[in-house]
Amino acid sequence: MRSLPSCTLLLLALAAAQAPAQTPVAKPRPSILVIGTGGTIGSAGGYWTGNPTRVPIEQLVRVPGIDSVASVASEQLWNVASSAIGPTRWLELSRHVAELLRARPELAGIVVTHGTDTMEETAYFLDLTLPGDRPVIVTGAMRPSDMAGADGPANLTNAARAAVDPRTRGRGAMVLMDDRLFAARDVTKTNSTRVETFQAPERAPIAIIDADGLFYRQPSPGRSTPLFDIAGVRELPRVDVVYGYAGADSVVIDALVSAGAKGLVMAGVGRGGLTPAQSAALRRARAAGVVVVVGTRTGSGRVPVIRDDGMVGAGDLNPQKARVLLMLGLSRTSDPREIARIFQTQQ
Ligand code: DAS
Repeated sequence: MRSLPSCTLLLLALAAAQAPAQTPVAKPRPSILVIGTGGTIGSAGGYWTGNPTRVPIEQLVRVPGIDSVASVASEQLWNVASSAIGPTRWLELSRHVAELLRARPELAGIVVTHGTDTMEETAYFLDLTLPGDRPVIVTGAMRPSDMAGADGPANLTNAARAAVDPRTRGRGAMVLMDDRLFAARDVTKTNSTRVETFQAPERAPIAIIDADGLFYRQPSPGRSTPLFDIAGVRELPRVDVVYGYAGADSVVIDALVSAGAKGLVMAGVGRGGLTPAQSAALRRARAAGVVVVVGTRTGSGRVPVIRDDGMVGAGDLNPQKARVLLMLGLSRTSDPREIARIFQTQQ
């Protein structure tokens, strides 16, 4: 290469010395929205008496350090215990989140705070009905906000970290609790009081969350469309869960069919076992057009989806998750073979 004359080098050096110093351009922080719906995370005082003070989401998101993760905005949708959240509110929440994601492309993701008792059901409903490309992360707390060792602030910060991480895209709705990020489909509450209550029996969490980063355990499926379109769904069909136990008779099943249940999920014993009286009542229910899904009350393990008795096995969906899927399935078809195909897609 030909060398430049020394006077040219001198001029270049002078020009460089006189150029204004480059100020580093601050990278804008990703934006997230935290939607508050209530639960223990949003409560203080009166915890053990069941009469807590409700803390507004605007106050809960003021966690030291969370601003370095994301620009956090919040809105209070409801402030209720999760036992007060059911199918009508699932539809409302899903539509609200879908509209926010559509109207606000600048949002990296959405965090929903929720009571832990029915969190898994709401999260699974969101998972089945939202596009899934941008993360929707449901979180909560086992300890109220004013208790020593409250887990809400850490869960919120970790949910924000997960919501802004590009590796969390394409995975639908998730649950973040106690330093672990779970697929909504897999996770269940396993203990009534402990902070490590959320587990995914026989499945790995999507990621574990440590101080030095998020460590992913599963590849992203790269989802970008909802599995169920709820645009035309005004109300979800009635589906009930029936518990199996030694000597159970037919009274509950017959009563639910009379009450208008369109579907029943059996929390059967063992691998979906049914007492003779329950079997007979379910035959009557099927003859009346009720779709029956059989799962297990054991807390983990599979009941094969395809059966030859006209019923559908839940696979490894627990009874409360199978109920969510059956409600959505019945909003599309009441053919048990079609419902079985839908259940197979979730295994
Ligand atoms: N208060 C209960 C609920 O709303 C429990 C909790 O959030 O942990 O589900």
